[in-house]
Amino acid sequence: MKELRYPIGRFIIPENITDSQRQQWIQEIREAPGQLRKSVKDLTKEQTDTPYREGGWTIRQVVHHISDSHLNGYVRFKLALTEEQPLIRGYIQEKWANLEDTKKTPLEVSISLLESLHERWIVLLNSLQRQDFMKEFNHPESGLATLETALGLYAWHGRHHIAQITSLRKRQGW
Ligand code: NI
Repeated sequence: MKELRYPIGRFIIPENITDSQRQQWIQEIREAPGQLRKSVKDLTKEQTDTPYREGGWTIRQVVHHISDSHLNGYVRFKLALTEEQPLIRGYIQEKWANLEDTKKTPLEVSISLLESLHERWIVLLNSLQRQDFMKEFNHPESGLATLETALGLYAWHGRHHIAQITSLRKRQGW
């Protein structure tokens, strides 16, 4: 069950985050929208409405969740870069995933949204100096997080959810 939920494992913060590690994460963020598009290619509506695991989100919910999450992520980066340890806010992702837009929006809309968002995010990320990645935001539940940790987390997050979709397809032979 754990493998189904975490097909690439959980995110582990490396002890020492190097420039090349950051570059790799930026590259993963760059590639995520294209990989997401590929992961849902040629799926039927019925397949799209199938949970990726028993009791889990449907592929549709997973796709829309990635853009919900990364919209928040982008805003968190902008806040941390322009304010001193800004208090951000969480959101109830389970409830977001059950709002009507998640049910009714074509997947392609969220994939294009993610593509545009990541394009802009990459421009921002490439403009940052090493010390900028040390800036922090303050999450009400998990506390202070540096931007370099957040970068790694969002790089992992895209790969994590895409792998939920591709591993379902593999198991189902789709
Ligand atoms: Ni997620």
